[in-house]
Amino acid sequence: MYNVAIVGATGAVGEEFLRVLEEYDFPIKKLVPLASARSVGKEVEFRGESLKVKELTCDVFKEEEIDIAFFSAGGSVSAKFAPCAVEAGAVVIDNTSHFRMDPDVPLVVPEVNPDDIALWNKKGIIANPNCSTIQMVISLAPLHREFNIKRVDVATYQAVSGAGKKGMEELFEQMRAIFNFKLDKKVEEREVFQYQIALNVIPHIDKFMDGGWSREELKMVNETNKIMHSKIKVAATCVRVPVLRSHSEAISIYCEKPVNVERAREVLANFQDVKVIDNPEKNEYPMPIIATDTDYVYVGRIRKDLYDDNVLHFFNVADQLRVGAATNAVRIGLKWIEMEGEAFLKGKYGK
Ligand code: A2P
Ligand code: 11C
Repeated sequence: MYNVAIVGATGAVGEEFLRVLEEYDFPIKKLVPLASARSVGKEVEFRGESLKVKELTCDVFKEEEIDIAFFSAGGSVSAKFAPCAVEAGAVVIDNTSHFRMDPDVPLVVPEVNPDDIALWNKKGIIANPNCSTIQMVISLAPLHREFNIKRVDVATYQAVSGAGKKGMEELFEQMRAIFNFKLDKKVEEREVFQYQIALNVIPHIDKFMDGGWSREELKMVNETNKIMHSKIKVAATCVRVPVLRSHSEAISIYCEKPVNVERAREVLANFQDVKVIDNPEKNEYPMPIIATDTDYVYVGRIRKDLYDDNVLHFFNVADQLRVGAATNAVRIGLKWIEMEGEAFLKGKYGK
């Protein structure tokens, strides 16, 4: 059994951590919810008990004898406090982008590259990929094995909760203002998105980098290849849409081998944590309202290109707070326990 900390326990992903840890019956001796000084005194629910939120400090990991620390409070918080947790003898499973491309930090999606967890000890940190990347590599992995993917073009439709609780509040407030015919004022007050998000789509997530690519788009390029140990060419267009929860992705893959729709459905359906919903004749396809609150990547609209035998198109949807964040991190934690837990406890506590 392990002492577990959640850093960012009051946030959108943090709250999901509490649910997922409980649902997966994570072997927890003690759970310590951590957040900023603003949240001290707040309570969170875990396994029917109310737990008081504590302030994140460098010393708290040693004081609470933390073994596993899940971080989800932003990159600068991980940069500052993950080393404190490691120093205190914990393994850090980090949900931010801060350590992802560090060659000494494994970047893991357990369905795709579980063996990379063995490298955790280089820095004591395992990184959880970006939510848009996680759901994409889960569907790419079985297709890559079958058809050998050379290039991926993807357009995302990303929910506002990807920007945290404040993103959800901003959409709610703007929708409320629309119903009250007072939208102009709310748009002036916006904090999270660059433009009005209610009744709009914004082709801009995170900041723009060289060549007109956004950081979110480049994460999909670099993280995909680190996780898949591949050199796939990826071009992403990341777009924020007025959906509360679950990211969608329209994906095209360009393969070395000719593609086959039936075989694609078969390898996807047989892959861990994927569900194929693909009956266009019955209007059945993946959507955020199907994926939300579940732990699957849903794939549908699978079709062959009209011109090229080696190109396949499909639509992917997953709950990005769960599959794309909390659930992936908890699955990493469980796999780490299976692979390394006994040796870790023996080294730390002599048992
Ligand atoms: P707090 O609620 O105390 O601000 P979200 O992604 O939904 O915006 O949530 C962010 C999470 O990260 C919250 O739990 C928030 O805590 C936490 N957080 C943000 N900044 C800090 C910080 N400097 N120290 C500790 N926790 C932080
Ligand atoms: C979004 N994907 O939807 C982002 C949020 O690198 O973990 C997650 C950013 C990250 O806005």
